[in-house]
This record gives sequence, structure tokens and C-alpha cells, in this order.
Amino acid sequence: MIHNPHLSDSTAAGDASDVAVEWDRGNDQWWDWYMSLADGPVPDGPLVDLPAHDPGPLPSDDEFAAELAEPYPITAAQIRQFRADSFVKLPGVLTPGAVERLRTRLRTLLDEAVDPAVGFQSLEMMWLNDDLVRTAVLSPRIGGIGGALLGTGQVRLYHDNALSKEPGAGRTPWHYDAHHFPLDSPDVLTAWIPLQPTPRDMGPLAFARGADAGKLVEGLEFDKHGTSYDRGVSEVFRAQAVQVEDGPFAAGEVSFHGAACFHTAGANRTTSARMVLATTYFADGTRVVPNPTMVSGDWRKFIPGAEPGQVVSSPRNPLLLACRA
Ligand SMILES: O=C(O)CCC(=O)C(=O)O
Repeated sequence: MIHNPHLSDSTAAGDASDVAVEWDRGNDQWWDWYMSLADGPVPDGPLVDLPAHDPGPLPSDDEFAAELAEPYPITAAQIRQFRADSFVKLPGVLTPGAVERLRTRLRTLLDEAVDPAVGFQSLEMMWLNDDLVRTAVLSPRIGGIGGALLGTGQVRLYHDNALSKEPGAGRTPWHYDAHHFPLDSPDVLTAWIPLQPTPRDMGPLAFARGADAGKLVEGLEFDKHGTSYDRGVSEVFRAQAVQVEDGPFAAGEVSFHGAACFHTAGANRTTSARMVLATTYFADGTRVVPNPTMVSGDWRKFIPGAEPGQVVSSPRNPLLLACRA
């Protein structure tokens, strides 16, 4: 059997589907491991130069805060679509200028923290130290959409994530987030906020349509060493003609996907980084699962003090205001 080079002796032990131990490295190393489970050769050939994007005037800090304080006018049809598909893409959640401010800030934070040679760069918990990121992550606009889609009223923050898929970096494997998050509730969702217009060539997040799509792959064994799980999901979805929404994102468009939603992303075949702010929220009252696994990474960093079976309500998981549909 191939031993995945990103695993320690402890996490590599047992069968390929055995994930019962806790992750024992950092969350950045977790991403390196997870991305190595994507099937298929990274395509070669020249990377595509994208046309320059003009985000228009950039908001001041106060203008940015005012924009993010404004509830998004979500419709009953958009909420129905989220419940039917486990994801929804919403246009105009942010102005292109606000997106550009976030992109510049996340680039600086990543450049300070991450090895530039890494193809899929990540950083979490920026909101604890950065006012601009905190304004977005805890905002009535983003968090309010989360509460409205889940129908739970208020939501709590699990974590923020800066994700930069660098030029030439490969696919994100098929997965669903309930496999990752040690949160014992279906009422968990992630806002995936692309920080530039994101055409297909850049590998936008792509979603299996239909809240039941995951049932088709329930029997597949996870493979912590190689790419067989990702390949298996692709094959089943193809054979069962599951529709995949893999279209581009305009500047300011944001997707929200639930914890049961199967999603993937293509390689970045452009000369620009595909940067994203991803923020995850959950229903108030949610407990930690009884037996967290290595697939949850270094989860204690996000919900400090919450032990298996306990309600998650640490100061790192503040309650956000919800907006009404
Ligand atoms: O950005 C990506 O390629 C993956 C992100 C993801 O899976 C998520 O935010 O749930």
C-alpha cells in the first residue's frame, strides 16, 4: 500500500479508510494532505492570462463596514433552492470594491504566514487579529444569509479560512463538509466568497445538485492514502447523471453550501491566484461529535475547550445576528 507522505505514522496506521485517530499536524499540513487525495493528472499546457479586472472605487473602512452591516435581501425562492440542492449561488452579496479590499488584505496575511512554494495556501482565524476580516466574517450580511438559509435564526462562527489556489495548482477532491467538521448537526454551512471574478479556467467551487446526491456515494470507502475515493465519487456521479454546477462566479457573487453538499473544484489553469474567503457557521446549540477524526484537522483551534459531546459556545464561536427572509 502507498503511504501518503503527508501523514504521520499515527495517522497513516490501520486500513486506508481508518480515520479514527486525531490529526497531529497543523491545519496547513492538513490541506496539503487533503489536496493530495484529488484524482487525475494536473493538466499541463500554458496557463491562461485573464483580462484585467477593474473593481471600481474601493470602499473606505467605514464604507466597507456599512456595506457588510446591510442585510442581503434573500428571497424565499433562494432559500427553497438551498434546501432542495444543499447549495445556492447568490449574486451581488458584495460590491466588487469590497471584494478587492478583502483580496488585498488576505494576500498580505497569507504572504506573511505561508510558504510561497505551496500550491494550495491556507490560513484560519484571521478574524481574531484583523478588523477588516472580522467585519466581514461576523457581518449581518454574510452571517445573516447563513441564518436565513438554515432557518435557525442566529448562527455561530466555526472558523474563517483564506484559501489561495496558486497558478497551476490542481483539483480539490470531491467531499462533503460533515465528514470534516466535528459538529453534530446538519445545520452547518459555508459561505465561499471568491475574491476575484472566477471563470471556469480558475477552478470555481462546483456542486453536485440535489440534496440527496450524497446518498449515491454513501457506500464508497474513504481512502486516506490515495485518490480512489475522489475517483469513485466522480464515477458514480457520472454514471447516475448527477448534475454538477461548475459555472463561473462574478465579482461579489457568493455561494453557500450545507454540510451534506458534495463539492469539488477544478485546477487553476490561469496565471492569477484563485483567492477565497470561506467562512463556516453552525446553529446555536450544536454539540461536538462524540468521536472526532483526523479528517477534522486541528479542530480544537476553532472551538477551544469544547470536548466531544459538549455544546460549542466558546468566545471563538460568537453568535451572529440573522436577517429575515
Ligand atoms: O476552495 C476550494 O477549492 C475548496 C473549499 C471547500 O471545499 C470549502 O470551502 O468547503
